[in-house]
Amino acid sequence: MSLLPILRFPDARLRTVATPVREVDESIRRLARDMAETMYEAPGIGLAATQVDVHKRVIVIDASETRDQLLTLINPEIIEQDGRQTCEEGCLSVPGIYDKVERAEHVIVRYLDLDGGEQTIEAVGLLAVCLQHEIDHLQGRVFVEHLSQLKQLRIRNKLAKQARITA
Ligand code: K2U
Ligand code: ZN
Repeated sequence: MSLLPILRFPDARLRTVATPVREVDESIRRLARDMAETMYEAPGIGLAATQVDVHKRVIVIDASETRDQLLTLINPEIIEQDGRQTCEEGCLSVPGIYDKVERAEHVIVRYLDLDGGEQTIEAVGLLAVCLQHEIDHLQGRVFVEHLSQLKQLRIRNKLAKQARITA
């Protein structure tokens, strides 16, 4: 397995809309393994293939306290959503930035598993937030885009300053 480099906002590649997986083969299973290793090492509770510059519709999530309940979703689609919740979010592609984002409280997501079988998952709370956050990534959306234009400008300036300091 391999650790994969994570793209940092505002890298334009994070705005790429990912392509559906046509066949769940060994290459997809290896990608999912590498993404999971990268997520656990970061550490994070989710990771989208977009973030590691692979533009295929694959996400991994482990929102469990025990960090041993890995979910791998291929071609995930939100088929039902309702309610509203506001949650403090962060992102492995936007290090050091946290802010409140409003999202659906309850979602039902249809996806393919690692054997290519069609599954659905129903979620509320943090898992629902994470599913929406990761599926946003596959659409080329980063969570800061849900914030005001002023906040986005301040975040861009802060990250640009950090990049100059660490360059
Ligand atoms: O996509 C990512 O960058 C992974 C995020 C997923 C996530 C963000 C906000 C809320 C839920 C999930 C990272 O795991 S960011 C680290 C984190 C962990 C727990 C709660 C909030 C942020
Ligand atoms: Zn993210």
